[in-house]
Formats: sequence, C-alpha cells, structure tokens
Amino acid sequence: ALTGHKNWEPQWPDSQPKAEYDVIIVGAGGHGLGAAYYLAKEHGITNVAVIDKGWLGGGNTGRNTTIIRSNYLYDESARLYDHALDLWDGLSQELNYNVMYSQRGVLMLAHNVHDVQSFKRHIHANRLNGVDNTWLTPQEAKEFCPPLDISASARFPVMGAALQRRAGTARHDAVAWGYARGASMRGVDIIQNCPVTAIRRGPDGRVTGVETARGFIGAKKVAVSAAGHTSVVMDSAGVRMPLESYPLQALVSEPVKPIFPCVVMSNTVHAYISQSDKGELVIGSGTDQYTSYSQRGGLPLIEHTVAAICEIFPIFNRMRMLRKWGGIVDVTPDRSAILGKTPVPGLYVNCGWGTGGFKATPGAAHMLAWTVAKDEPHAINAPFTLERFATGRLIDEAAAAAVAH
Ligand code: FAD
Ligand code: PYC
Repeated sequence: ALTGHKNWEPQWPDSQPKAEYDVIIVGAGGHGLGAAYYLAKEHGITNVAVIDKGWLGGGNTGRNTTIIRSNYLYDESARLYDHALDLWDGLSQELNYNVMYSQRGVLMLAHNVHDVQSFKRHIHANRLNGVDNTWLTPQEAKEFCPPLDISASARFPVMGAALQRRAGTARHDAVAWGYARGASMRGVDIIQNCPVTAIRRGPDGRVTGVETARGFIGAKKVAVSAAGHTSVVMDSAGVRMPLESYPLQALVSEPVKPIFPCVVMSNTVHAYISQSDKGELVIGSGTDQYTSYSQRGGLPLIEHTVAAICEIFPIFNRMRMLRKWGGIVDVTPDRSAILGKTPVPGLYVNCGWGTGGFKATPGAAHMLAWTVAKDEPHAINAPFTLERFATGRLIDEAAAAAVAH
C-alpha cells in the first residue's frame, strides 16, 4: 500500500544551519525537541536550532518501552514526575498530535519480603505527596492483570503488587514528531545528521557556539540534552559529568490480539511488559552490566528477561519474538536526573535520566526551556543540580528507578 503514497508534505523542513542562533539544543530526542517547543511557545524564543547527530527521535526516545509513571520516593522527584504526568494529560491536544497516551495502570510485582516492605514505603510516601499508588493482594493483582501466574508453586511467587492507576504508556515516535512539528511551526530549525563535535567557549569562559560536522555554529546559549553521550559532549566544554553510559535493551513479540491490559514491572527478576496498540508484547530488561556506547547490548540479558517473563506469564511460553534493540542510557550515582545550569556561563544540561526519562519528557522539556530562557532553574528542577554530587544532597531513587542497574 505504501507504493501509492507520494508527494506527502513533510511535517517539518530539514533545515540547514544558520551562522548563529540565540539557543542551540544538542540532541533531538523528546527532551531536546520539547524544550525547543516550550522555548518558542512559552518564552517567545524562536531563533533556536535543535541539532542531532542522527535522525530526530532515533536515540532513546525511539527505543524505549514507553512506561510512564510517577511513583518515585522523594518529594523532589514526586514534584518533577507528577508535573510531567500533568503535561502528559493534555499533550495530544497541546500538540494537536495524537501521542496515544494510555493510562492503563502500571503494576509493580513484589516477589519477596524486601519488595513488599519497599513498595509499601513507596506507597505511603507517594500518598503524602498526592501521587496515586495502591497496594494490591495477589488475587487483586490477578484480577487487574489476568495473564499473571499467582500460584504458590510459581518460581517467582507474587506476594502483592503496587498499582499506579494513573500511569501507563504513550507512543514514543509521536511524542518526538509532535514536538518537532510544533517547534518547527514556530520557527525552530531542526538539523539532522549533524554531529556536534565540541562546545566552544570564549576568552571569558562563556559559551560561544558548537563545532559540528558542518562547521562552527554560533550561539548565545547551548543546552546539552544528548542522553547516552552527554559526558562526551560536556567534556569538550571542560565539564566532567558524574555519569556512566550503559546499553539498555528491549524486544517485541509477534503481534497478537489484545491479551495484556496493563503494564507490569517485576524489578526483582529484571523484566517489564506491556502490549502495544499494534499487538506486539513490548518487553524490556535491566541494563547490561558493563559500560558501553554500543546501541545493541548482549544476548544473555535478553535470554534472562524472556525466561523471567515466561515464569511470571506461562501463557506467553510459545510466543515468538520479532526483534530486539538497545539504547545507551546515562546513569548518575543517585539515579536521578541532572537538569539545570552548569559552571560554564550560557551552558545548560539535561541528562542522567538513565533507564527512566521517557516518562519525564514533557516535564523535563518544560523545565529545561524555563531554565534556559530565564538563566535560572524553576522551583521544580532546582534540586536536580550538578552540584549535589559535590555537596552530597543526593536524591536517591535507585529503588524507584525500578530497572536493574
Ligand atoms: P534521546 O532520545 O536519546 O535523545 C538524545 C539525542 O542526542 C539522540 O537523538 C542522539 O542522537 C543525540 N546526540 C547524542 N550525541 C550527540 C552529538 N554529539 N551531536 C548531536 N546529537 C547528539 N524511560 C521511561 O520513562 N520508561 C520506559 O519504559 C523506558 N524504557 C526504556 C527502554 C530502553 C530499551 C531504553 C534504551 C531506554 C528506556 N527509557 C525509558 C529511558 C528513556 O528512553 C530515556 O531516558 C529518554 O528517552 C531520554 O530522552 P532524551 O530526549 O533525553 O534522549
Ligand atoms: O522507568 O518505568 C521506567 C522504565 C520501565 C522500563 C524502563 N524504564
């Protein structure tokens, strides 16, 4: 059928770089494109370029398993992720682009006493912050997700589950495309296939622009939102980042009729699963155990994950898998993001979202735009500084990150 599709109007032009911009954003993932959109729409800053080394949305935005939730432990995180959830609510209308946001509920399975205690602690903390999260018995979990095996003889017995009903999934590509179109319509240049090779600073230390595969491009301000490559890009400006980059893998099955009504995460056995609107089971792993810039990852992780899924959902034992892939995630020591100013005047950074930044996309983008426009953080992202790794004021979300690191 695609052969008949000709002369479609592109949704955004493939821009050529100008000599100078007010703001350059390095990285055309959902976060970078969203920041450009909010800079233009909410702050009236339209002389902006978003530059990507590949195609827009081709990084982690287009590779993730799209789980959206806000059930983190600390007050700072609750504010940030719930801000994102509030923006997800109206995002399709905001962008006039269907991002297929589906609040089907995220169930986190408890398989041992430690899980039970940890999840109940999260539920109580979440309630104090007005974040919905409920404890379910094994029977209630099965009612919510019928394919779940809760038998006592199961290899990973289900001792209960934490359910965030407001949580769910969205269509990752649509998020990138919607923000790209919205930003482009407001005058933002989107420059693809153009690696940024260095950040340049003037004699006073202030940012002056970026070196790229297409030459130098001047900028008054530069925001780096380059996920797995942040430390490399920031290093060129003389800023050492507390980040490690790991492959994180996912895979999908052949498509089947609707069978799986929600999202299930089993942190203890390193697996999570949902069903896409195309019918594929979308399955993900913990990170590979070594640092790497490979966008593939190792097969043993996938085997481990699929084995765990088959134990928890024996109904899927004979499903065939279609394809697998990897992304590169940038992980901070406290598993929380860094979003704010840097020691370099005019240079801003948004990174360290690790295995969990898709859910934050609208919120992170909104906060990055605010910080760049006003040269100061919003109250919501103010705690997510680079300095916290020197002061020790960490936001330790290792448990809520939920994906094995
Ligand atoms: P990206 O989309 O990666 O964008 C960064 C962009 O920077 C890329 O397009 C890249 O090409 C570009 N770039 C890098 N270096 C340069 C350079 N030198 N010059 C120019 N451009 C450059 N999060 C969740 O919340 N829920 C999930 O279910 C979930 N599942 C995941 C599953 C997998 C397999 C992976 C890999 C990640 C998952 N994540 C999940 C994490 C989530 O995908 C990321 O945190 C989020 O998408 C980051 O968005 P971003 O826009 O910052 O990064
Ligand atoms: O952060 O919810 C998450 C997540 C799920 C899968 C990968 N990350």
